[in-house]
Amino acid sequence: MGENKKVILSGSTVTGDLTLGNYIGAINNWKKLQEDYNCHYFIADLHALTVQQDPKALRERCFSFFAQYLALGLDPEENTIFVQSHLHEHAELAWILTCLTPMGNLNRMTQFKDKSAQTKNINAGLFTYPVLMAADILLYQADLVPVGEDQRQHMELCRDLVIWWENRYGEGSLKMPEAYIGKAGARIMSLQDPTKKMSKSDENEKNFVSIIDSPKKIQKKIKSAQTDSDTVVTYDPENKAGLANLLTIYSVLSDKSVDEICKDYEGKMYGHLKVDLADLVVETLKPVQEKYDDLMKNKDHLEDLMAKGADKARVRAQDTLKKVYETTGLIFRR
Ligand code: ATP
Ligand code: LTN
Repeated sequence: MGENKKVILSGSTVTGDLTLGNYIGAINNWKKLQEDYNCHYFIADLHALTVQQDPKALRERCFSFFAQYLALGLDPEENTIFVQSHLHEHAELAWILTCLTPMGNLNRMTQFKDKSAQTKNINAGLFTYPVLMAADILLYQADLVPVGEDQRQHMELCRDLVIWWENRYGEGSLKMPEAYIGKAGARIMSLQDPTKKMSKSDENEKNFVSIIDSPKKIQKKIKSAQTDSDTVVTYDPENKAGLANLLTIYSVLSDKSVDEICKDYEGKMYGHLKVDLADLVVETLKPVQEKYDDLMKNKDHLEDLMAKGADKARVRAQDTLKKVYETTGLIFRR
């Protein structure tokens, strides 16, 4: 199945709940790719351990995240959808690649610098995080990796790793992947601070709409989104960033152009637009939330789907790991 198609792989770290930003900027695009590519999407639970997690909450969140992927329309038959830790091959390849990675290159990673500046107890996992990410990608011989701009440097490290690998062992066992960075147009910004992106791990929950927020919460968050003191609805991302963000969300969800929407609101106030946008978001997410609630009622079924996804993923993962073991001189288990 899908053997001749190019391989796409992407994952999200299990932090927070998926947001409207993830939906518009990532999952919606992933859905479009599922027909033309052999797509692999996974839940990066091992990456989540780089920050301290409450075990019970992490477990629940893994189920919830998996259900959110499916509820948003990723088809587990068409795609390979799995949980990172269900394939020990990720950790194995990560170790082998760690032994090939110069400390200096990891020291230059801006995400590590940012995160370690904010955290008191820095663990080695946070430092080697990009190597595990490279293992995720190289294990599946991925051609394209859809990621956000913030992951560009990690993608470069992954590509460097292929070069270091080839310098030491020669060509043939690992494929050079490419980042697939979506158009900037669909970047959704924080509701209270439209200069930064909407992010699921934001401490202030007023900054994002989670795809499983209740209708009441969605309405409240959108109504209190930061705008400016002007009253005319126009699209001006520089001077009216908050309003521009709301217009972008409106446009993507309604399939109307921003110009059309501005015309519709001639002579009306920002408040009208906010009320209508809140209704639109609630309506868009309604079927998603119904599906999500259904899925979460049956964890057994979710575990079955996780197992099926892992079985599918394992075929490619084992094939690569076998080549890697043979190349490095390790004996691949029978
Ligand atoms: P975190 O806060 O944990 O860093 P995040 O919400 O920024 O999470 P990621 O897990 O880093 O999300 O990214 C998952 C996918 O969603 C990526 O492809 C990323 O580009 C996309 N994405 C994340 N936030 C937005 C956003 N605000 N607008 C558009 N796309 C986004
Ligand atoms: N670091 C990524 C999540 C991630 C990922 C990957 C993305 C982990 N492994 C492999 C693409 C490919 C993030 O924070 N968005």
